[in-house]
Amino acid sequence: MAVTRTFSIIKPDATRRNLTGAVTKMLEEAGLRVVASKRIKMSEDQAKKFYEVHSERPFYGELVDFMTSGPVVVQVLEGEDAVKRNRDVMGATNPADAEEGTIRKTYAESIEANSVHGSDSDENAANEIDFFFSKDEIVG
Ligand code: RTP
Ligand code: MG
Repeated sequence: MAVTRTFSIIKPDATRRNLTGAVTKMLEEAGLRVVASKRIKMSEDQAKKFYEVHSERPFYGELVDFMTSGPVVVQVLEGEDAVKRNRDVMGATNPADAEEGTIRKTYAESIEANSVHGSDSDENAANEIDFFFSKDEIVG
C-alpha cells in the first residue's frame, strides 16, 4: 500500500474543549503521522471557499459560521492509504451513526459540530493541503 497524504481539520467544537491532543493521539494511533500542523482562526472568506462544494446545501451558512466560531487546527497527515485510514478513524459524519472507537463517536457533539474534517479523495487532499499550507511548512 502506498504512503500518501491527507488533510485534516480539528474543528472549533474540539479546540474549545481542549481536545487537540486527544484527537491527534487517535490519528497517530491509527497509523497517521502529523507532517504539518498549525492553529488558525479561519476567515469567513476562507471557510466559504473551503466549503464551496456545499454552497447549495441548506447547512452551508451555518457551517461557515461554525467553522469561523473559534480556532481550528489544520494538519497534513501521512500514512499508508492516508485518505481512507483517516476517514475510517474519523467515523460517520453524524456521530449517532459513527462506530465505537472513532473520533466522532468519542468526541463529536452533533452532525455539524463533529470535531474533525478529513479529505475524501487524493485529489481533494492535494487541493486542500495547497489551500492551507506552503511546501516549506510540510516536513515529511
Ligand atoms: P468533512 O467534509 O467535514 O470531513 O465531513 P464529511 O465528509 O463526513 O461530511 P460532508 O458531507 O462533506 O459535510 C461537511 C460538513 O458539513 C457539516 N454538515 N452539517 N447540518 C447538517 O445536516 C450537516 N451535514 C453536514 C458537518 O460539519 C460536515 O462534516
Ligand atoms: Mg466532506
